[in-house]
Amino acid sequence: MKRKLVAVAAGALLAPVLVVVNPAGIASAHGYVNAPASRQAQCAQGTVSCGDIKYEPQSVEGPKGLKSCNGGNAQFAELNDNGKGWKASPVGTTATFTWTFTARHRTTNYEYWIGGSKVADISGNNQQPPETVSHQVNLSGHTGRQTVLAIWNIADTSNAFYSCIDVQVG
Ligand SMILES: [Cu+2]
Repeated sequence: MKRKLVAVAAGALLAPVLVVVNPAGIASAHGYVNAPASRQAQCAQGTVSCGDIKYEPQSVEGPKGLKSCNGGNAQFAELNDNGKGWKASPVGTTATFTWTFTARHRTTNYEYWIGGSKVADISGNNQQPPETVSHQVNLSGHTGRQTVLAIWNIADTSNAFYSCIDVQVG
């Protein structure tokens, strides 16, 4: 994920070389669901008080195939805590989820899960997405308070990004 820009000033007397390396942390920028406010979005917005995730809600990255809100990252374990006071956003039977990307990886697909049920699987056509992407997801069959696990499976690495959204369906 680190980008290195090397510019060589050819023809200069001493051939100076300029190397720019993005600072670690700031450079690890990817994506998350910001509407309805996901757990990491609620951390970033100060709706819920959180640790480091509040500084980088886009960084819940882990291997593909997980089913956890923290994407297997111990430092973001609080995202798995259902008792932390997450605000549930009211949604209809069809809900619109919007991702915001800070690094627009080519995309295999997006998955949406409630418990053990996959409620949507949307292709990314192996393309780079625009800065935001919205999906309409049919939640029929699920009522009341639910936690939706949204997964962004990227095509250019073996990883995925994870985002849990608490909703009140009905
Ligand atoms: Cu990334």
